[in-house]
Amino acid sequence: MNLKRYRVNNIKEALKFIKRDLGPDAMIVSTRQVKESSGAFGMFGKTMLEVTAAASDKKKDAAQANVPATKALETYSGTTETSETALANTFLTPKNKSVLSVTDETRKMMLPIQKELHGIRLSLGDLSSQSSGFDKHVMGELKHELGEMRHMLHILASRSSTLAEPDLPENLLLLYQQMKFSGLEERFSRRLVLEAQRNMTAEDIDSFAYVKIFIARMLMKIIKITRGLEDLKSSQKIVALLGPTGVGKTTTVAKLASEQILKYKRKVALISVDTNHNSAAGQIRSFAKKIKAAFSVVKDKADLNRVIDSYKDYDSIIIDTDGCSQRNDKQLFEMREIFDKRGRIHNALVLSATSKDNDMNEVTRKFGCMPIDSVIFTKLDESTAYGSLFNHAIRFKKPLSYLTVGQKVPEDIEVASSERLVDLLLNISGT
Ligand SMILES: Nc1nc2c(ncn2[C@@H]2O[C@H](COP(=O)(O)OP(=O)(O)OP(=O)(O)O)[C@@H](O)[C@H]2O)c(=O)[nH]1
Ligand SMILES: [Mg+2]
Repeated sequence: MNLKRYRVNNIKEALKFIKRDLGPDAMIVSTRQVKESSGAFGMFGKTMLEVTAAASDKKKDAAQANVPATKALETYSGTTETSETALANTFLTPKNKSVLSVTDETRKMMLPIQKELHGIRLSLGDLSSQSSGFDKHVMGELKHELGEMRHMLHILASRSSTLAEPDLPENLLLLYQQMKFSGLEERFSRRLVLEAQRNMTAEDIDSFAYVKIFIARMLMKIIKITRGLEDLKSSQKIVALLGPTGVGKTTTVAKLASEQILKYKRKVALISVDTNHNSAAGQIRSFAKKIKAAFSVVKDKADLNRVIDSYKDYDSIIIDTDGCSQRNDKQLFEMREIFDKRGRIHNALVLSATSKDNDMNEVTRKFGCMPIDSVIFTKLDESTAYGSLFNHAIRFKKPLSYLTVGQKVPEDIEVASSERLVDLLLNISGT
């Protein structure tokens, strides 16, 4: 990948150089204002724009973003009803969920498939009304298949949409590129900058900082946050961590348990749900022993209820589960039997920030067979494209509870905050 940095007077100048050196497909990775060092302590130095651009479409390589631990955005996170709130709300309305920017060419290609699907649906309807004995299970399976096909078509359509860059003032175009580069879906990035353009004065748009803050505030309103265990209303805090294999569930259980004991001085019990029957609870068992927490392994719902009842003197109960592939319907079914009802347990879906957008979508849809109260994103330290966290939050509207940023127990965990997430995407603190 080819990375180049330029110091220029304005963005137009930078774009000229970037096009010349890196070609028309180059992307702007970051921009910041710098002072040329001249005069005493650089005091009289001219303010220049430093632009870094990359000529590669391999986002993974290019976005070597670090994880800034700052909360610089807090100063901007007012809670009053602002125009950003209204904009964020329009952004979240269901009608926008299905907005697809599909080219005419793609639409033409999709038409016969859509017709075919429509035909199948009609035939299914006929079949079920004609035959009262038609197996409900088969019917359900077929409907499910249809749903999957429709979803795939949706993905295909969004992938094949080839859109021209929006015609925007420089600062908005820059932000648009930056967000896209960080993995925020094109249509979300586009919508954000267009909303900003509609709602900002031309004078404000001339300031890159203003534009960035305006968009940051919109994004902060869009992202839903819950302060994890601390937001649970019940006197006894019970949380279960669900999710695919290897995302960091057990490590996060250990971090949460440590926090409950060390920071909040609470009495903690740990439970491991072993649906795989592979006795993989060893890791968490020895951890429980180390931190002197009560510990049980359970196999099914009755078992779990009995153990929870026996822990009524404990302040917090944290439940670890076996990793469950979203493709393993049998195991998902067993899991659903246990965590089906909305009740005293807060179900947190654990996702790795390093996963691909489509995989995260599939996992969330499949785990959606259980009530999901919040999402925990792990491995932020290993991720380079934070846009997918936003794509997920916008698509599924699930509140985020925790972020984990490393392997170390107990320290590598944070209660999710919208300031932090927006900072990851826009690098506010680095400018
Ligand atoms: N870099 C990084 N690694 C992490 C983080 N959280 C967990 N890990 C690592 O990810 C690996 C898997 O973690 P586990 O906690 O065993 O994952 P799990 O979801 O319980 O896995 P299964 O129970 O097998 O499904 C381990 O090597 C952890 O140290 C994190 O925030 N950052
Ligand atoms: Mg585990």
